[in-house]
Formats: sequence, structure tokens, C-alpha cells
Amino acid sequence: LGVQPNNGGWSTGSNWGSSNTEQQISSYSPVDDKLIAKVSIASADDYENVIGKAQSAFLEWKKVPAPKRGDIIRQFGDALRAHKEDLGTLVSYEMGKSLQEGLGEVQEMIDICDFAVGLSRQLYGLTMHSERPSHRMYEQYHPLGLVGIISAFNFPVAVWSWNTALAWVCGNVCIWKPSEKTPITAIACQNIIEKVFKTNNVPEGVSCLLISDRSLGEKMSHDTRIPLISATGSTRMGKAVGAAVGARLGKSLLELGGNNAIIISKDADLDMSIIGAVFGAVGTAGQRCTSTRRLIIHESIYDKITEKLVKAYGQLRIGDPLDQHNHVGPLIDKDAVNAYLESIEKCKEEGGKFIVEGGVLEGHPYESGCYVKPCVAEVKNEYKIVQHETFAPILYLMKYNTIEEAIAMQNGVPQGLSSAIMTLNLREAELFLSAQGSDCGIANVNIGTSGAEIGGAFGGEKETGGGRESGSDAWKVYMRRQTNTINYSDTLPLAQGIKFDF
Ligand code: UN1
Repeated sequence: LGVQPNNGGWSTGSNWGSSNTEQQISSYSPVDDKLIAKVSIASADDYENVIGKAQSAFLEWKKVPAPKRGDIIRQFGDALRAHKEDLGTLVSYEMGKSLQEGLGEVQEMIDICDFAVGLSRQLYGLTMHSERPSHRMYEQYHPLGLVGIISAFNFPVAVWSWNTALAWVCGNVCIWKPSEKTPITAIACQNIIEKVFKTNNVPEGVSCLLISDRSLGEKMSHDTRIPLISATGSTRMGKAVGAAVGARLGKSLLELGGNNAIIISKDADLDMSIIGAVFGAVGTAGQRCTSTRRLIIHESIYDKITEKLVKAYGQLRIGDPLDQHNHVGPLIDKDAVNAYLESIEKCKEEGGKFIVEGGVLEGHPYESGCYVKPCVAEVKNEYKIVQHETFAPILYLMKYNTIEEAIAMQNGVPQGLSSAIMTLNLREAELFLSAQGSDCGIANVNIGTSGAEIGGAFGGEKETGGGRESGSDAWKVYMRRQTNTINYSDTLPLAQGIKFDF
């Protein structure tokens, strides 16, 4: 992929930044604790340089017709197809998710490019009938300008592309602050898009990358030159970004934590329920914002489900995510391991009973210290720890009696991202999807909570932040809407029947 990880900030084109800082970020793989590379962090000069490049690039890029921009994104998708194996492997190695999931993440990038190509010919506004004779009214969507993207380590490349593919066809330029835990995959992405943009003579600055710590995100959030900040990550981070952007009346798109539950009804297909629950809970080692954290199980099948769960957990293979035989890779780093251990402790203190015990794996091949055992605890929904999103493979079980009670438990957390019900009962399914049902941005029937397709709008309510990325009409947040009224008569009638004669 031609990774040259030695500059902190750059825009596309020949300029690879001029970082003169001594400070570096070291990227260690959680797979084997080896140093992948060191990256210099962006200096204040790099920041100004990149913003300046982005501002002048916007002046050119917005003049390119949207379908032409779409054609360039088509080529980006082709480049991703060509690099799928390499990029997916790098994602797996730097982030620690299984190779299948690393490849799946790149597939999401390819899919959003395809979506964006079609979208580039469909940035539709409405037309409306004017109340005045010989007048025409319509609305159109224009690009915003600079779009700041703050992304998390867990989907280090897909979330960037969900934002960029749409933002670019909409005519914006993007400035990316990737997680400091996964800078190398970010550099790889920048290399891929840079080649595509160069071939098409796209001005430098349409794709910009700045690598630094949290202070960079703060700086971007306060910067009035960046009309939209799209941020994916923790609720704590989102609250800070939302407050800073809100204070300057900028726009923000927040996609934050989840506390996703699957309701397993007495009328569920139990085998399907187990597959959905286990993949949702242990996939990506529980580090998806859509990971299944809670199972709300009908009391009549509770024992059967727990028995099947314990059996399934006993079959999980934990280890090198690049080895396709393993189901579960490491957590991102030691801090994440500590948060996992603390949550287990807190859960026990509150009365939680573990039916599958957790713990950190030691010895060969777990030398990195980041491999943990997925675990399962019987809890009460109101436990403080259950109300909290721990980014780790800890699954909480609780019982219910009536469907109303199950829905209240599902909704009874501060977060509102993804939710699911496993049932073959039409009444229950429809109730769950109705206004009396799930309060989440995503509500599924007979599918787990994770693994959303790019075609739908992705995001959630309450502490999840309210933003929507990816499919459906999520593109509108990357544009400003303008209402236009044109008078083609030879008089100037005023609206609302007002007479103004002189
Ligand atoms: C995330 O965890 O931030 O629905 C994104 C899913 C993936 C995206 C997750 N398509 O699980």
C-alpha cells in the first residue's frame, strides 16, 4: 500500500506535510504487541497548512459536476477492490479484528462508494407550487465546504469512507482525524485515494489527513472554518464535540455509544437467536458500537438459552485474528483490557453472576496481553454497569415475562443505537417496530444488533447522539439547503397577500 508513516498531516497531492514536531505516535499491533510504525503528529503549522489547502481545493472541487465527482468515487471503489486483501489484512493486524471482519470492513467501503456513485446523480431537492402567479419555487442542495471527520479505532477505515464518499460527491472536502490507535490504516487509505485523485487531477486538499491526539479533535470542533464535524466514538467524546460545535452553531453528526439488546421471545427460533447473540456479543471482541451487550430472554426459555449459550461460548476459539480458524481476536490495547476487568468486577459487586467466566489469557500466543475471554453474566437491567457501554465481550442476561416489560428493559438505558427481537410472532414483531416499541435508531427482527448494511441510515438516539451516516438520505447533512423563488412575471406581487403601494 506504499505506507510512508513519517508525516503527521497532509493533504492529497504531492505535499506530504511538513511536520516539524518531535512528538510521535507509535502504533503497536494488539495481535502480537509488535511496533508497526511511528508517526509524527501534526503540528500547529501542519494544521493551518492543511486547512488552507482544503479551503482552496473546495473552490475548485465544488465546480466539478456531481456526476463527475461520482465517477471519481467509482474509481476509488475500484481501487479499494484492488486493495481489499491488503487493506483488510492491515485493518486486522493494526486493530485486531478477525481477517473476515477486516475484509468485511473494506467491503463496506466498496459498497458505500457504489452507493455514492448513484447518489451523485440523485442529490434531489423538491419543487413546490408558489402561491403567486408566474413564480417558480424549488430547493437545491449545495456543498457545505470543509467536513471534519473524527473516527474511532474499531472501524478504522469504513467510517471514514461512509463520510468521505458521500461528502465528496456532495462537493465537500474532508479533513480526517483518525483514532491515534490506528494511524497506519488511515495512512493506507490516504495513499489509495491520493492515487485516484492524482490520476483525475483533483486538486490537493480534497482529502486531508491529520494525525494527533484528542487535542486535534478539540481544535477542529472549535474551528469555524469547518462547518460540519462528523464524530464517531464514545459518548464522552461526542458530548465534548457536540458542545464545542454547538457553541459556534456549527453542524455536527454524532454517532456514539450503544447498549444494544436482543429480546429473545418464547416464540423465537432458538438456534438463530444463539447465532445472532453470539456473533453480536463476541464479534470484533465486543468492540462494535452495535455489539450485543444485553439479552432480554423470556423466562420460559431462559434455561434453554443459557444452556445453549454456555455450550456455544465453550466452542469459541480465541487467538490471532489473522488465523481464519479463530472467532475472537484481541482487544485494542491494555487500557481496554483494564476497562473489561473493571466492568467484570463492578458487575460482581452489584450482584451479577457469571455463567461464563471472563479473564485475560496468558502465555503463548497471547503475549500481547490483549486477549480476553468473552463472558456472560446474569444481571438486572438497572445495575450501573449494565447501563454503561463497556467496549468488550461481556454479555448481560436478564429475564422478562411480558413483551411490554421486555421493550421497557430494552429502552431502559441511556443509549439508543441498535436493537433486535427474535420472534416468529407477528404481533410482537410489529409492536417492537411501532412507536410503542424500540426507541433505537436501528430495530431488527430475526437479525442481531450488529452488521448493519450501508444502504440504511446508520445511527441512534439519546446518548448515541442522533446523527445518521451512510445510506438513505444521510447525505443531506453534508449539504446546505437553499430555497429558491423565481418571479417570471412583470409585476412584483408580495406573498401572504400583502399590498405595498406607493
Ligand atoms: C461501529 O461499530 O462504529 O453495523 C460501526 C455494524 C457495522 C458498523 C459498525 N456495519 O456492526
